[in-house]
Amino acid sequence: MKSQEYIELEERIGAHNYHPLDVVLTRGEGVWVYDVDGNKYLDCLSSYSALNQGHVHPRILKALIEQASKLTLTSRAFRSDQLALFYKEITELTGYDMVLPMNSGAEAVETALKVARKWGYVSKKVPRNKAEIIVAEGNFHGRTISIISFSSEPAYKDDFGPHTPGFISVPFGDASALEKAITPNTVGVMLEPIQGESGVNIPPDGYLKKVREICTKTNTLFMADEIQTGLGRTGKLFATMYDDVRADILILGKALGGGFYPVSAVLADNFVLGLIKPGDHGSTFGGNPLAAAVARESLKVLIEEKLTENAAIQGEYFLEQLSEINSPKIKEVRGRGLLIGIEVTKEAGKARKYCEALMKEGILAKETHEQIIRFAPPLTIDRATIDWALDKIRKVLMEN
Ligand code: IF1
Repeated sequence: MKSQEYIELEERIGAHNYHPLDVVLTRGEGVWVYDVDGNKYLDCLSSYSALNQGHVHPRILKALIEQASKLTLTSRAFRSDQLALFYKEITELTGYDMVLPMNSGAEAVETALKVARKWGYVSKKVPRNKAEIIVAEGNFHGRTISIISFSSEPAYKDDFGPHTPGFISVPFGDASALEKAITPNTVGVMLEPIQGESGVNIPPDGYLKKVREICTKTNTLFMADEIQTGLGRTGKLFATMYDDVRADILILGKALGGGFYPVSAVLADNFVLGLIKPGDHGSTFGGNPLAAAVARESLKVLIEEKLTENAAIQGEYFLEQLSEINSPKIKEVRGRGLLIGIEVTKEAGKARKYCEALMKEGILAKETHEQIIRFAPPLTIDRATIDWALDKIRKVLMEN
């Protein structure tokens, strides 16, 4: 079948909860993907940073196949060799005492919210059902009803009420506003260290450090959602490292599954996760041996292939070169590592137009909101490929 036939099927039968580019992919390898018509594209989205290791990484594929041929699912009613080893390796890598494995990012965020609330009631002695969690305007933490309850994006929340109470929004990047929002019932502050969805919003230097200090001073848990920014994406293993800050609760997902399998995790020390007792929380697939085996290899690839270092080096170059493009259409170029956004001016039109033009040039990128083109290729990308992409990006931004 040709692309158009696949598109018509998708459009007729599938719910329209996305507005994808009209490209029908059939194969991926490293930073490249191929459509059913034989066209080749550079993937500059990496499935929103779930493909930091690139498409179909051979080592992770091998781990998946080997484990899938042995044991895929036990439920947590029984134990598995893979889970114990995953626990050991991820806690050693991140430096936390404990881990609670889940599947999607939203499930890990929900888990973190539950854990923070329980810590509030049991340890901080916050009156029951009075726990407050502070979030940032412009946040994106997933699509469940509780998570969209504290979204500031009407499209994500307005049709899905009634909303879950107990959340307070403050402007992202404003530490004093955050400090003022803290009450004796505040159990946590949850932030993306860099806001991905709302347009690669990088907070002022020192903001995360101030948040850390405020949380320490007020006995409040600092919860870092590193589902998108973590695992090397921003040029450090975790984006909180830009301010040399350690969260009380670290939330991971996306690239933890190496682009093969949904794997997420909540990491914290004993004083937090040690409060969770049998029956408090769970998931049919959470921590399954296939997920654990894939996550173990995904982390090994990340470290052994020095993908974080490559993201820092290539990202710095990419950002510098993009910043030098002299186009009146560009309002701002910003980013950390290989999480980069080009904001186009309103006069230049919507970012979608440029994504469609980039697709014709062999680059797949995604707009976020109306005016920002996000560039987030796999962290395996090399200098020559970036130079190839830069020629196309310059062309599109100068011509359209
Ligand atoms: C969609 C956005 C990105 C995330 C952070 C938790 C989650 C995500 C920081 C939830 C997921 C994905 C979800 C996907 C598009 C994409 C996205 F545009 F929605 F906001 F990346 F920016 N925390 N982000 O970025 O993880 O449950 O999806 O595994 O929902 O459209 P998930």
